[in-house]
Amino acid sequence: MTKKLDKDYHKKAVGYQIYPKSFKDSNADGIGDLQGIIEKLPYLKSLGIDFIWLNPIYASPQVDGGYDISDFYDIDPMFGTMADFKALLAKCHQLGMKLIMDLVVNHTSNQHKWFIEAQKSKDNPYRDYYLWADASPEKKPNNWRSFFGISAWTYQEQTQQAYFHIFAAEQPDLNWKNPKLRAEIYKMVRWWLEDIGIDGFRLDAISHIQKMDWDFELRSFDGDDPWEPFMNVIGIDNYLTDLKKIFNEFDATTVGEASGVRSNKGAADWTDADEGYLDAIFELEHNRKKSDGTGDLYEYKKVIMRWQGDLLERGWNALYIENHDMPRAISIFGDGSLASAKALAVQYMLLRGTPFIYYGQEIGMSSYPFESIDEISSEDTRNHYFNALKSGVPEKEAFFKEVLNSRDGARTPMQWNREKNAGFTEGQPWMPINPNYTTVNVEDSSELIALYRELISLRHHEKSLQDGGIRFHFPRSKAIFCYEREDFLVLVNLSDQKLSRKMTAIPIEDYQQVLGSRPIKKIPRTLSLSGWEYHVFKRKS
Ligand code: TEU
Ligand code: CA
Repeated sequence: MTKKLDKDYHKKAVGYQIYPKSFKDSNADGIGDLQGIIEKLPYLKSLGIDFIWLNPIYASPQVDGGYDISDFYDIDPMFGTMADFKALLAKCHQLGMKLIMDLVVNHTSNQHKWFIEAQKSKDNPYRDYYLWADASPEKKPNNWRSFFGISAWTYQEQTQQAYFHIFAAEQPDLNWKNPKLRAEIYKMVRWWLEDIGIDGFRLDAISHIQKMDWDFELRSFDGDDPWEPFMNVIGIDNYLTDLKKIFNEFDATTVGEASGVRSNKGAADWTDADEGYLDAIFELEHNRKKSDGTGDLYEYKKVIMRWQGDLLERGWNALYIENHDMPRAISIFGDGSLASAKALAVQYMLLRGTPFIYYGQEIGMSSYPFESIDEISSEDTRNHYFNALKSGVPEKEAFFKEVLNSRDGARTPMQWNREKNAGFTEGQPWMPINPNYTTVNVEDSSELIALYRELISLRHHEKSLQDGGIRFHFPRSKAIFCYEREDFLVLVNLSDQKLSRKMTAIPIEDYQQVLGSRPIKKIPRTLSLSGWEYHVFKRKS
């Protein structure tokens, strides 16, 4: 395989995230599948998408949406076969698109053959593939918590030890300190890149693979970071360096989910153009909520400005406003209107970094309006909801925060048209379809789709938007998002209020409008913006 062919590919490219269970069902079993994705590739191509990130499609008991893998080398039958996968990959390549897979190597399923072996006895050859410590039913090895609202330890009677997991109990964490385990992982990574020929990875929960020593006790769960013992812990750099060597060999496109990596500490090292481990990382800080549980756009803006600033000299951002772990942007940051969806699109798509679009975002899908906790089967949401009730949060509030704003509401089937089941399936959909599909769907949302196409096209053609710097204006304005990127000026009102600003610090005479929510011939000295108004201007040549 050749070395990096296009070192800057990720600076020009736009990614599209597919949650395979909900994209398109081809065989009427109600579950999206690989043949369904193949069918829709021309649609993605027509948007201008450069590469696709698939959420996990490996063999899995599906306790955590496929993030509990029981066989890294196999496709889950509900999605199809390895032959289907190869067909999908070939079709992507034919259309000039890349395909990256989710790489989930912090943990496996408890149904993975390594764990089935490991739990048998203390001297099983696979025992050290996982993390164990002496325990009793009453006493866990320490007080660390899982992200899913439970203890990070699960006790096993047969060996009187507990195993460690930072997500569900069905997702035991792998022991990266064990060289044998690392060799197995590296072999698997290589297999996907070399034998199968995929184009790279989105690395799941990758900042957690190294853990502190067990004797570190958390003092208070209300303290600043209950997850500190497994957030970007020293020693992780060795593993990332090993991975980087493999990625470089295959010119892989890589993006890490790296919570706990700070914008001003770590992020630039992780993503430096030469020395970095990965092309880009996702920050997980910007999904900020006000105390009433609604989205906080000013906090969002501050997080984005900080990351953009800190990675200006060195490093690279991955840009997103939605993914499978958070509510739909239009529901938390917008007001549900098409205008808000457009403003949200413009403010983030032209920032410095590689933008990702989550399936359905481009048509303005909103979070599913759950009415009862019984409609939710996922363990993490249920735990968080019941924990909130237990700690005295009133039912209404707990429901709003933990259910209506759960990640489940952003995983409903893609809305293709206004026919039966939104054109997603001929059968019974695995998850209910958002009732707004009669107006929000690929056929009826052409206005928003057209805007995304324009934004993608700008990214493809304008060098300033690829590797140009960024400078923010009105940093203290709560709702005005305004930045210059060399030849471009982006201006968005991220609120439903009318606002006006004196444009004194900006050389407005130099700019002419490229796109906007209303035409502007000449930028006035004092510009007044209606709610969700947006503009992109370009320097006159
Ligand atoms: O999410 C991991 C994740 O969200 C944590 O790493 C994060 O650091 C934490 O919530 C603190 O903000 C990934 C997947 O995206 C998610 O769907 C999976 O459930 C999870 O890993 C387990 O594999
Ligand atoms: Ca199917």
